[in-house]
Amino acid sequence: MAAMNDSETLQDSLHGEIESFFDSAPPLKDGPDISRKVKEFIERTSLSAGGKGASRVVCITSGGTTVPLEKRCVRYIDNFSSGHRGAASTEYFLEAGYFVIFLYRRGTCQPFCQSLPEDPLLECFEVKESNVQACQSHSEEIKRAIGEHCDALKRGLLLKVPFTTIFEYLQILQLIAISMKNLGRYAMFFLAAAVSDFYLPWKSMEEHKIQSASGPLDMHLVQVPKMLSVLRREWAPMAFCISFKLETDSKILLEKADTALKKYKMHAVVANELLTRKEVVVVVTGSEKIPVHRDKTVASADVESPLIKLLVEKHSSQIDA
Ligand code: PAZ
Repeated sequence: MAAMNDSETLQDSLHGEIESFFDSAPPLKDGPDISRKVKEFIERTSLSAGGKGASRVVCITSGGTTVPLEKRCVRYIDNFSSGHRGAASTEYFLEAGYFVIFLYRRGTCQPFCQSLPEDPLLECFEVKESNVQACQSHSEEIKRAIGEHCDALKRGLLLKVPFTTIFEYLQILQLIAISMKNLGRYAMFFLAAAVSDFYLPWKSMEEHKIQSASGPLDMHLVQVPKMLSVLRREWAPMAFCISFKLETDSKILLEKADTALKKYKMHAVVANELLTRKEVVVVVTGSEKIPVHRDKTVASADVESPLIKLLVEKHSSQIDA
């Protein structure tokens, strides 16, 4: 029997870690329902192409995953992600003619709601003679948000799938990616979610709320297996894959993005810094590092508009290659 080389040994151990992650994860509560909705959505995208090639479908991940510390979860580890990037990008991909699967963290920013205040329910409506009505100052924004959202759903262009924990996120991402495999190059992944790097395996988790009387908390978190490489190799090998790299130290950002690009064989990695992420990002590919800036002369302009324009062009070149 031929001896395994280093890269085969690495792949083998990654496979083991991934298998054990999925085997030990609590099963999705609504797995069959999500699976059916995703399949029906993708079938509809093929029908809408009407025999003229294929439609483009992008899976956008958005918001942060949580790491539960107890099975009957009272406490969890979370991160900063607001979901703004994913929500705004969803609008631009729809505008560019893509079908969008929006895999988002429950409670984070939603597409078409960017111009609404933080607490729209309380700030956009007022009670007049015991009737709830939209405030004059916000009525146009509300009409636009509701209209565009309903339109995207009614026309079957947008499918929204929520997650909370790292277990839900990775199981749903796998399910979506495998369902998108047959779309080949017309599929795209835009992985903007802030995914936990460490987690507490289900089997080593307390069932009940951890008691503070037991003294200082000593917990062993293990590394979340890097699913990007299986996504590229097995789940959807022909898809155009964009991942994100966030750092707080600008000195290491581009190098880390470059490493991720090569290690996971991404088509591009979007590098961003925590404090400037709404102003500028750098799209790192095998041959270029392209800075993309928000148009500062327009108050409402965001960095996602030029970013999606650039990525759609890159996807088109990949499809035509
Ligand atoms: O969700 P948000 O708009 O507040 O922030 C977006 C972001 C910084 C989470 C995203 O651009 C990103 O970099 N995601 C990947 C983070 C990571 O390195 O895991």
